[in-house]
Amino acid sequence: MNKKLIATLNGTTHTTPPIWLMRQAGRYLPEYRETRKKAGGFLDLCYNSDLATEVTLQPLRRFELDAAILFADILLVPDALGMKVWFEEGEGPRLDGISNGFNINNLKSVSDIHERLAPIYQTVKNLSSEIPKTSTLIGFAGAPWTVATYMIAGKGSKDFSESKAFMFQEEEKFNQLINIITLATVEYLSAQIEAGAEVIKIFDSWAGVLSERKMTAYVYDPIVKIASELKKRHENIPIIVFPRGVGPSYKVFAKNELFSGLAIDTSIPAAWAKKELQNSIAVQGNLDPELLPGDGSTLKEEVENLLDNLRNGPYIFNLGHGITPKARPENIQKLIDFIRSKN
Ligand code: 1CP
Repeated sequence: MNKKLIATLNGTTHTTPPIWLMRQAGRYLPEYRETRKKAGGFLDLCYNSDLATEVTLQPLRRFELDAAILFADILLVPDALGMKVWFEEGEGPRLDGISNGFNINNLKSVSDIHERLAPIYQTVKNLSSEIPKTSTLIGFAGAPWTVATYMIAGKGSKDFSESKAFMFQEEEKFNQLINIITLATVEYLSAQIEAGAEVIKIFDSWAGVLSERKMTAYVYDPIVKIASELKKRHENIPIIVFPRGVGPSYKVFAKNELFSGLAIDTSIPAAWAKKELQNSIAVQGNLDPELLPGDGSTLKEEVENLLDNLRNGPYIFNLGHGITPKARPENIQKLIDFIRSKN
């Protein structure tokens, strides 16, 4: 099979790297906004297999991308564990929240999550027969720490004060929560692999707000636990990890052979990634997504710097974080054309 992304994750170097973009399905696409309206709310869209299949494929119909990422959200795991999740229009996610009085003893048992998540597995199954033959299907989940921050605060956070207070002051309960999310994530990702996901990506978007010691305990260790259990069950599944914002600790992730790909955030210098990471692992990233809303004139120099540094080793072209709703689709086409012209 001729799948560039998988070959790269297995260590192959391509002069023209495989390309996909975080949040490639989403509000910057008019066809996404249409489908989302049809679905009702955002969660209704995630749980509707036909519509979720459709929005996953939308960016691939416009652009020649090497991967499709399952359309879902990291907050489906708390939802499936019985902590209510909803989206306030224009404000983002809301959850019952531990800091609002939700008792973690009221979470469902991990083996019960599949009932709620069954439509997601159906979406994966649909996609595995519908995506273009050269594209790779990526399944994903949030990492325990990032998911916990939403379950604790009941919303997105700027300073993570509720989550850190819970971590420092109620350590036993915090550990219990991390453990529940870890076990649920293993079951969720394993079911995605069984339904046809070819690569798994674990998003730890808020990894960078912890001290190194806490990062090791609550970011690195739980992700390693998830990855080693997945590898036990599915030996050849490539895993990409995104510990956003951990800076020099990216090196620790690069050296762990459980991971095949390391997604770097925008702050990591490409030359540093080449020197310190790429000898051990395929590197993915890290164009600033804020380059995509403008007139596109400064894209080329940034892309060139990435390619000059990283395309002589296993490299996956991507952004350093998700596409924003203001991104212009024509800039994405320009970006892809430019990368492919540099062979
Ligand atoms: O209004 C809408 O249509 C909802 C916007 C939206 C979308 C398109 C949300 C709400 N989630 C998603 C899809 C999504 N989320 C995907 C699949 C689509 C793709 O990548 O093409 C993925 C992988 C995610 C992952 C996700 N959700 C993360 C980790 C990655 C990251 O961007 O850091 C996080 C932190 C979330 C939580 C979440 N869900 C939605 C929003 C707006 C947020 C962020 C809230 C915050 O800023 O705290």
